[in-house]
Amino acid sequence: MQDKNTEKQTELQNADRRKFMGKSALLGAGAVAAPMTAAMFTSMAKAQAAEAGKNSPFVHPGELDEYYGFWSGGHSGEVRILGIPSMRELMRIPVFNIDSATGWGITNESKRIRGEGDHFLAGDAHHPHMSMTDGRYNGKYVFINDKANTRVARIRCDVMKTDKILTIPNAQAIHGLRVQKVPYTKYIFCNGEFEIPLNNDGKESLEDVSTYRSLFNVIDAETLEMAFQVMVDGNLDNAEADFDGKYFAASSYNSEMGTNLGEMITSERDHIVFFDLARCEAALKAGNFKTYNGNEVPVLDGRKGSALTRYVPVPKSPHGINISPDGKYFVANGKLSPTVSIIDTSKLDDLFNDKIKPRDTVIAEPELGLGPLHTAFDNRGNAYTTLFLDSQIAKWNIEDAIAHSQGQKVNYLRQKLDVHYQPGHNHTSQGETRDADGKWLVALSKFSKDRYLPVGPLRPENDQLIDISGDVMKLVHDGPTYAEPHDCVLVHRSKLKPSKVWTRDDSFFAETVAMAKRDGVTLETDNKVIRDGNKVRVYMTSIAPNFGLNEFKVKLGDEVTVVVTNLDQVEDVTHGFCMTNHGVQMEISPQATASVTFIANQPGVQWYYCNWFCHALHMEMRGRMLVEA
Ligand code: CUK
Ligand code: CUA
Repeated sequence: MQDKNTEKQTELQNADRRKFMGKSALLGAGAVAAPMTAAMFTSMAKAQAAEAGKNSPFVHPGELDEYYGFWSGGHSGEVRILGIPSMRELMRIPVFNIDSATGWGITNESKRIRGEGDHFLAGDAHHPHMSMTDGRYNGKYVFINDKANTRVARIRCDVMKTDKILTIPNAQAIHGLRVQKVPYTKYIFCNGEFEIPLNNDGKESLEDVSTYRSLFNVIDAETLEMAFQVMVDGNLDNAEADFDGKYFAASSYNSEMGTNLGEMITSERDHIVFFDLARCEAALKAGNFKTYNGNEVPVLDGRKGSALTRYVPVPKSPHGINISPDGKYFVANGKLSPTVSIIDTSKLDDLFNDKIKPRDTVIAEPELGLGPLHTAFDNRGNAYTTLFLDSQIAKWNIEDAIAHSQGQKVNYLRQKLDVHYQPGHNHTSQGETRDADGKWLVALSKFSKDRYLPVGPLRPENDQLIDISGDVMKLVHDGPTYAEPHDCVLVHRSKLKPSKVWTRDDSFFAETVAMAKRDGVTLETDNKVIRDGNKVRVYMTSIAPNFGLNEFKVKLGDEVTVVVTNLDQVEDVTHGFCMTNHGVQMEISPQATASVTFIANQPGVQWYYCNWFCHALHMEMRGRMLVEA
C-alpha cells in the first residue's frame, strides 16, 4: 500500500502534463477510457467551429466591462477586482496583508478592523463569495477565508474595503467558504481543514489522534460573529449550500484522519457531509452542545450517527463540491478518481429521514478525466469540470450523464479544452447563483510555464478566459496573475453600486470622528494640534493641493497621531499622507478621514507629503514636522 501511495504522490508532484498523459494509467482507477478520444474531439471541434461562442472579449479603451470579478489573492492575502471580459485588474482590496499604498495595516482604522490578528503580517485567501438574496447576488458583501491564520473577513461592496475580520476558535486552517443562498445570506459557513485536538492546550500527543477533530463553522453574516460549530468525522475541505435553504455540504478528503500523506489517501472513498440547518438550529436552541478551549462558542456533535448530519461516501479524496444553478444536483469532484459524483438534492430529505441509504443519493458518477477539482455551470444544463492532471476543462451534460449511468447510450462529454496549465478552480459568469448566464468561464491555471516572457524562477499563474456562449468552448484570453487565484466569482455589473465618494458618517472612520469630538475638534473645518501628556494629536484637512497644516511641532519621543480629513468632493481625487523616514503612509479618498499613529523618534525637521498624485501641484503638497530634542 505504501509503495502505491508513494507512486501516486510522485505523480501528483510531477507537474509536467505530457508525462501525466503518458503515465495516466498509473493514477488509480486504471480505466481512463473516456467516451471520446482526443482525435474525435479535434474533428468534432473543427466541425463545430462555426458554433463557437460569439462573445467578444474586447473591451475597447473607454468602454466598461460587463462583469466584476472578485479574485482571491491567495497567499498575497488580498482580494482583487477584475473586469470581465477584459481581465483588466481594476482594484486590489487588502484584507489579510499589509498594503503600502492604502496604509492597510498601518492606519488606525485598518488596525481596528484587523483586531486581534493585527500582528499577523500574512494571510492565505482562497474563497471569495458574495452575499445573496433568494439565490442571487445582492451586491452587499464579499466574504473571504484566511487558511493561514484561521480567519474569515468581510468586504463591504459599497466602498470595497474590508470591514470585519473574525478569528475562528477551536478550529485550524479555514479553507472552503460559502454563503447561504436561500432565503438570504443569514449565515456564511466554512471548514476547519486541519484536524486538531478539540481542547488544544498542549496536553495532547502527536501519537494519539483520537481526540482530533475538524469543525464546520457557521457564522452570522451580519455581525460576523460565530453562530455555532459542528464537530464531524473526517476532515473538511470545500463547501457549498443548496438553493432550498435547508442543507449545507462539505467535502472531506481525509476521512481516514491520517496525519501523513500515505494515511490520508488510503481509502477508495471519502465522503461529503451534509448538514441539516434546521436541526442544527434546533439543537442549538435546546442547548445540545458543548464548549471547548475556554470560549463560549457552542459546538454541536455532528459525528456519524448524529441527526444533524449525513455522510455520503464518494471516491476518492474529493475536493470541490458545487451545486447546479437549478438547485437539482451537487457535484462532488473526485480528485484522485477520474469521476465526479452527482448527488440528487431531491433525495436529501429522505436521506435525513432514514428512508434511503447515503449512497442512494448518488445518481451518477460520470468519468471525465484525471484530477477533477472543481465544477462550474452554464444555464443550459452543462457542467465544466477542471481536470488538474490532464490540464483540461471537461464540458459535460448533466442529464446525459445521468441517462448514461442508467444504461442509455448517450455521450455526456461535450468537449475537452486544453488549458495552460493544471487548473484548480474554474468559474462561470454568475454560475453559483440562479442567474447563471452561460457566457464566460474563467479557468484558474496553477502554472503558466511557457505562456509568458520568462521572469525568473518564480512564474505568474495563468487565468484563462473561455467563451462558453456557443456549443464549443473557445479560449480567448490569457491573464497572468500574481499569487494565487484559488477561486473567483463573476458578478454582473448591474448587481453592484459602489460609492463614488465617502459619506462623512461612515462607520469605517467613526471611532476617529468620535476621538476628534472628545478633543473638541470639527474635522471638516479645524486644523489643530492637541497635546495630551506625551501624546500629540494633529488634525488637518486636505484639499488639492494643500494640507490644512503646513507645519507642526512635537517633542522627541512623543506618540503622534495624524488625522487627515479629505475635503475634496471630486471623484477620484485621493490624497495620501506620508511622514518621511517613519514607515508611515496612507490613502485618504474624497470625504474620508484617515489616521495614523507613530513615535517621533528622530529629532529635527521631517517633511510630510501627499503620495497619491492629486494635482499639478502635487509635488508641492507637503509640510514640515519639527521634532524638538
Ligand atoms: S481550493 Cu485552491 S484549487 Cu483552496 Cu478552493 Cu481547489
Ligand atoms: Cu494631494 Cu497628491
